[in-house]
Amino acid sequence: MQLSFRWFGDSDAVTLAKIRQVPGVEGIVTSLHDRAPGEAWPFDAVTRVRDTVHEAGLTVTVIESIPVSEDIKLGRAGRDRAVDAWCESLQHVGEAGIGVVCYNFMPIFDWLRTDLARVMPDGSTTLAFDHEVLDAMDLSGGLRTLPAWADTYDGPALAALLAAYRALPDDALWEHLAWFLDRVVPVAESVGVKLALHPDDPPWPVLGVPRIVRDLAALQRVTSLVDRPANGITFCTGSLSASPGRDLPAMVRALEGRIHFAHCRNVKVTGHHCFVETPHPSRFGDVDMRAVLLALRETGFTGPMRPDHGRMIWGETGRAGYGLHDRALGAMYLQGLWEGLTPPS
Ligand code: DNO
Repeated sequence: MQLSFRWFGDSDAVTLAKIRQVPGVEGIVTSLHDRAPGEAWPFDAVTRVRDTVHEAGLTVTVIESIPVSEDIKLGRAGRDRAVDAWCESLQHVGEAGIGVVCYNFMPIFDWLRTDLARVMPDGSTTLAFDHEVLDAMDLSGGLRTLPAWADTYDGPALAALLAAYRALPDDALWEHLAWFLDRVVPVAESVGVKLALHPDDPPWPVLGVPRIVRDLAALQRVTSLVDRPANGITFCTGSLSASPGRDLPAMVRALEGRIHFAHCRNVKVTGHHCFVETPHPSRFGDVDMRAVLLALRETGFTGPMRPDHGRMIWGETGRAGYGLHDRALGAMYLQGLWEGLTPPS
């Protein structure tokens, strides 16, 4: 397991120098955050990021993400140009020696929360989701009120996209995913990159917009669409546990060999389509982290793992979910668990 930490580039207040001081963290998960979605990444721009990270004594283990354009997800005319650009970026990532690319196929929004600073009993703040709050939001002015990490749209652009997706059946979205995978998996293979599709977060349709990568059956459908080892997934414990009753360790075992990246965080379901993100250890939420890590170990997982989001603690301010302190605690917890699960040599 390669313990890794997300870094949002030069403007990130959580600098590489700080990350370097978290014991055991050697990998960096990042992207070319200054590039517009849909733009092909030049090779030298990829190597610049890789080298910056290297100079800080760390290694880029994952690109998260290369954004997938709405033209591809909607199957529109522009998709050929968009997939060519995606493949060019992918190729340059591979040629730069970076082995994993995480991406998602969520329409319009990436991960969604309705509260970025829910105050917890211990005084920390955390991310939370409540579908009633989302459904009651006025989005006529666009996405300003929502934490959206891909594009931000103004009111008319958002309304047009919502209408297009609301008319799109799940099967059509699956076809568009298959079309995409048919084109990108061979390129990934040719440059030695493993693709890791992130499940939808939260894993249910939002605002009438379909979301298809929601459960084990969907993840298996993804890997069988193009049944090659390079076509894998990101195992995100938090996303997959937001629907109650999931057997995560069984999911890990069923996906053996196709999990190329692990996102580890904990959530507590607080109602129908409602949850809060909790500290990483098992006892605070619904994820049995020890059992998940045991399943990963027993299925031979050797890839990158990152403590996913963290709460804001000790007065830290900054990018919601991505402060330093609680993610660092998460990194220590995960590596402690991993060490405890490792048989003595
Ligand atoms: C949230 C992340 C997601 C993830 C993308 C992957 O914190 O897990 O934004 O990066 O969905 O494409």
